[in-house]
Amino acid sequence: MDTKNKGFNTKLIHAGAFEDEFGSATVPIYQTSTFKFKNAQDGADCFAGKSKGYIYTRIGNPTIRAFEQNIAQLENGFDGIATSSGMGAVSTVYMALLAAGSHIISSDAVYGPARGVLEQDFSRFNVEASFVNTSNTDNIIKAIKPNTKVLYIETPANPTMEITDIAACAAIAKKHGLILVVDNTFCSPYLQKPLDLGADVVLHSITKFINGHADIVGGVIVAKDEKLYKQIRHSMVYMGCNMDPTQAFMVLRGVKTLAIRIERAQENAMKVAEFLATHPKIAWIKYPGLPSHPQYELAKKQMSGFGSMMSFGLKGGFAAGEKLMNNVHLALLAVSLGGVETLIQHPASMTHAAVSKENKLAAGITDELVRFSVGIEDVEDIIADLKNGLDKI
Ligand code: LCS
Repeated sequence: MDTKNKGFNTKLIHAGAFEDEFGSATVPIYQTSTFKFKNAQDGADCFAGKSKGYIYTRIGNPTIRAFEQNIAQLENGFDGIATSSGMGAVSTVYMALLAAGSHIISSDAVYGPARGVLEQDFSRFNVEASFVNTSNTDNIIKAIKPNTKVLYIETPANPTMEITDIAACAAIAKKHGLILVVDNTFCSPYLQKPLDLGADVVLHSITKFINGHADIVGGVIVAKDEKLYKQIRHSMVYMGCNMDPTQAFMVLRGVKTLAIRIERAQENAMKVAEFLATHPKIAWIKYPGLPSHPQYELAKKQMSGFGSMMSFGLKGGFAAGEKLMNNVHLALLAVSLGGVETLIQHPASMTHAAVSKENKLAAGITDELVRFSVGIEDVEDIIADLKNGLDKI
């Protein structure tokens, strides 16, 4: 079905799907590593790009292609590149767009390893990186150097919930000839479409909202045009961080309910945020849907909803946060986010452990910060669980 001009919910269910000879209602798992050519000439034509036939699953596979085309339509991009994990997507983008001697500017609060791989690994290949608070775009302009090639932002940022103005970043990137990459994991295309706001590349850990069920890891990149798409796909194929057909099947199943999952989760999140905001043991809370969030107006402008992620600090600092984490029972004490189940975790010692203490503090990832991913359970139960945990402090 041609879904190009259909609505978002129709795309979630049907975009990328294709008909097979059996009339399968879902895209089957093509669990094969390789594909038989019709004859020697067909094999040569496939490799030369003259035929669209499949060759080898690292290069392409029908189940994986269905997901790539699905997400490309959801993000309004040229095409998608599925990867083994979200970090596979991040590393592939760095590999494709950076070279020895080039410089990248990144949000200082990004998922820990997305920063760590630049500081600890790409630095060995003479790639320079600056980490700034991109929610103030003046910091970006000040960090630009003659060799800056990429501006990389995560918004809302993991785990500080800082919001960066995507359209303003796109204008800066355009003026200075930079490629703007947006990690859209915290929103998914249901709440935010970075390519429509002028970004060049968008990526996701599909482990989170897009798959939504905490049962696979995976990643995806969507490029706005053919040139960037080919450049990035080359790096994915050569580095070998492709998605697996079974992963693709799982995420094709998960993505169908993205909109209704997010609607319920963010409805719950607003109630949870309101409960926490007035609780006497809470020192501060950052949720984009509360007017107390420093970029509340920007969140309203560039996101179509406020999502289900929040961070907060308790009056007793880390000791109180630890007590809470050890005394909630419905919320799982686990990393990851964006699934149907509510999760709680401590970024400074868990997801952002890879970032030095000094850099964490500079980025606002304090010891007291607790991150909460609201699921789609009954909100009364989520709040009762938090209340019980807070009572123990
Ligand atoms: N980008 C963001 C914003 C993320 O939150 C994560 C993972 C990644 C990229 C990497 O994706 P992965 O390779 O794990 O699929 N974030 C995690 C987190 O906050 N807790 O556990 C993983």
